Amino acid sequence: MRVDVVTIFPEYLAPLGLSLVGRAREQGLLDVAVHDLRDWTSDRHRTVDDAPMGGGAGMVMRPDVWGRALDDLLTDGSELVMPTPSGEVFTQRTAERLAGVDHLVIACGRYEGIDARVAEHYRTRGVRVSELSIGDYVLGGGEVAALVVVEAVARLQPGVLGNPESLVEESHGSAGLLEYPVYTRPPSWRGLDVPEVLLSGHHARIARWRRDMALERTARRRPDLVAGLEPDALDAADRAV
Ligand code: 6GU
Repeated sequence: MRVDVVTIFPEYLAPLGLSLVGRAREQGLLDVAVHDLRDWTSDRHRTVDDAPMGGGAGMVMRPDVWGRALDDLLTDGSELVMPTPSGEVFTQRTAERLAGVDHLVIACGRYEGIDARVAEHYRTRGVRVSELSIGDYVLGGGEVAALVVVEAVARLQPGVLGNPESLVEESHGSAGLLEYPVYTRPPSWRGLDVPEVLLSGHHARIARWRRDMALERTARRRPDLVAGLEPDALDAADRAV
């Protein structure tokens, strides 16, 4: 998969050279390029923004500059990702879908956002455009959201995770539940003991305990996720929890 990120702060994306994403790039499992939007400006001051039409606070990013950048980067089959707090919420489902796209172009807005005609123009031209929010709070721009999207998508690329089993039982996975609590050595730490069942070697009992803990934790922390479960997602033992 290829990802092009466009921003006025390319240095903000430096973490894409580290850890899981950095390793995936080195191994050729992911191709990431970060571009400076100002490379597509044409004036001496390299202006990317202007006052909002209709008045109001802040500045809006100009469609002409974005249009030149995106015309250069989009090709047949690219998906345009536009991080914005007014977008649809980015979930593991979105990450799974984007992981199957060959080419993502991520357009990071700053200020009050990007002129709305940019998304409209590319949709009209047949480009898939996803305006995505990473949660219900406001950031200074789309760069952190771009980091979130690239990392969530990168770890789903074949070969990126050392142990693909890590994808099987994780929070927000197919079960629709949060993950159960995890423990390692030592068995006793500061007076706190690892739950005995995990030392029992009884695989069926361990699996049942983990399922119960995942359900209890999800019900307490994320009742919205329990409400959204498919009717047959719960077995008879689950209902007793
Ligand atoms: Cl994608 N952008 C900005 N600026 N703020 C956000 C966001 C995105 N998602 C949540 N808050």
